[in-house]
Amino acid sequence: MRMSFRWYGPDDRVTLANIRQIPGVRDIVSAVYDVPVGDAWPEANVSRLVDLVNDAGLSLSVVESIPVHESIKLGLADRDRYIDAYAQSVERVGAAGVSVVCYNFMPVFDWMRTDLAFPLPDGSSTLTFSDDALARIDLSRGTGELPGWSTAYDAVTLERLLSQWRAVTSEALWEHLGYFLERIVPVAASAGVKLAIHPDDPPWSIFGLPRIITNAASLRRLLSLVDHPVNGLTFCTGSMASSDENDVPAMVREFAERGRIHFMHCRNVKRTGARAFNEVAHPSAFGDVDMRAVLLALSQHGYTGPMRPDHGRMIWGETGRAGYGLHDRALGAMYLQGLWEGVSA
Ligand code: DNO
Repeated sequence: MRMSFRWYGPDDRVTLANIRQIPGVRDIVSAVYDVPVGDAWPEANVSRLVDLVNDAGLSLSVVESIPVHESIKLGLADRDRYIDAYAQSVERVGAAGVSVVCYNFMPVFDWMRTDLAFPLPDGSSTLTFSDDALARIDLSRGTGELPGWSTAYDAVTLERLLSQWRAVTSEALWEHLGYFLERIVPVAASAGVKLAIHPDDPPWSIFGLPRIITNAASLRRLLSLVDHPVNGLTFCTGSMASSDENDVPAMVREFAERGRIHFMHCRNVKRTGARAFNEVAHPSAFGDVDMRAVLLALSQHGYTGPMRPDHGRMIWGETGRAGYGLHDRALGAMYLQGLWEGVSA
């Protein structure tokens, strides 16, 4: 296992120098952020990123994410152009030494929360989600009411997008994913890159949109779309544990045994009702993820890939990007390494 840490580029308040001082962390998870979704990442942007990371004494081992253009997910006539651009980006990051590309196939929205600064009893703040709060969000005014969603859509654009999605069933979305992977998996294989899909977060439909990467059966189906070792998973414990139907340690055992987990996101959540949860501190005691069982399963199956502490709470007065402060994620990195040492003994 290689402990890694997400860095949002030169604008991130958490610096590479900060990350370099977290014991055991040498691998950076980052992306090229200044190229529009759908365009191929220019070589120059990729090498600038790699140089920045290397100059700090760290290495860029995971790209999270190369975003998938909406045309590909919708299966539109112009998707091949975007798939070609995606392939170029994969080739370029592979040539630059990146070994894993994380991506997701969620319609319109990426991960979704209904509160980014919910106060916990210990005085920290955290991200939360509940379907009830989501139901109160009015999308007729665009994404303005959504907390902190990174792609902002105005009302007209969002309505156009949502109406395009109304025609797309879950089965159609699966077909579009298969079409994409049939073309990208061979490119990734020859570029020396592993593909790691991130599950839908939360793992159920929101705003009536199809969401398909939600449970063990869907992970099996994903792997069988193109049954090749590079076609694999970002196993996100927090996303999967948001649904009480998912037995997270059993899933980790199954997919680690098959060698198809290429990247681990370790985060803990506490379910607070049906389709509602708070993100909590990483140790098992605070939430519904048995982190020890997860790491034990990985260790037993000889997992050598990257792992990162996923979202942290905001603690010690830190402010910044929700979920991506320094302190609680650094505590998470240390907890996970301690646990790893213990289960690997
Ligand atoms: C949230 C992250 C996601 C993830 C993408 C992967 O913090 O886990 O935004 O990066 O879904 O494509």
